Amino acid sequence: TKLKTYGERATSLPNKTAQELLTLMERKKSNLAVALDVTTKQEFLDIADKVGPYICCLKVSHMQIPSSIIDSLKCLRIYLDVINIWLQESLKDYRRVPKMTHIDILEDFDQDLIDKLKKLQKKHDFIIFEDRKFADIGNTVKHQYSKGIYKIAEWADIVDAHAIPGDGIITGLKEIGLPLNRGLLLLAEMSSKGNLATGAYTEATIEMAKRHKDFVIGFISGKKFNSCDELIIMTPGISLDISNDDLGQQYKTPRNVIENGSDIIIVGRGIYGKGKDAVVEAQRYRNAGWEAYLEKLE
Ligand code: UP6
Repeated sequence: TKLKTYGERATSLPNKTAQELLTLMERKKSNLAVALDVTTKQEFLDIADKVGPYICCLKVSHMQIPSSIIDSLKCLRIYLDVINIWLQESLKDYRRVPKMTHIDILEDFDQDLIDKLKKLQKKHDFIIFEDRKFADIGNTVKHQYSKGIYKIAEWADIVDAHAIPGDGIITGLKEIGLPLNRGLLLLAEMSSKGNLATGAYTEATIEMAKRHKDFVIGFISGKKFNSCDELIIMTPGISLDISNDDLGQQYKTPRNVIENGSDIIIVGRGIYGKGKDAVVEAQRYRNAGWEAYLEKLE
């Protein structure tokens, strides 16, 4: 049977974000997601603006904290250290001195970056994917998704999660995400050397996704799985030039993975890495991804 186009697949999906993503891929003729792993707000916004026209999805990695916030946190830290010393001195017998933990549930995040990101999203028409890789029990991930500094659920169309905690992680995220029409990807495979997401683990992850088709829109994986054709496959570990990095990352080409049924290629350093022109590289990867897709359709 003839393969369906991205646009044809969009209409049959239950999840709004999945429909939107596939429709905009068709409209922008792009199956390229850019992984924006940079550490400053300025760099982040600059690259997002440059590559915006060529991508279907912007992958944000664990949203970087603006340096202004880090400075305030450092001050807060010093302040708390002083209180600690004072407490230790004045309450010598009182051992349970307060310690700073769960820094990521502080409430004083600068909204400016998110506002600018949302403006860029409107300007360039892309989906935002926060690569948070949730991995805790349902009750905890629910809070990590909606609260704390980042309030991820307010601005990320898609997030991802490991299947390791069991169905509860999906149920927890779904309570927050589904009313907002968000979508979830499960990590069924990973690109790094020696990773454990293989065999029975991958199979169990696929079964888990099938039980939550209203919210799980697809997988992070290197290939399509026969039993769930309609789910979207997003693949990291993509390079046209090199086959690995020094820390276990393993690369394949866009053609390799699209031939194996991947729908979206995720490219990070291949686009914004040292000495690269992000616009030139974004066009190059977008063309490579789109050509491989067209060939597969024929
Ligand atoms: N990523 C992987 N492999 C996985 C899952 N996620 O590389 O199995 C993410 C990384 C990074 C991006 O966290 O953000 O995809 C790949 O970046 P790169 O192209 O610079 O290697």
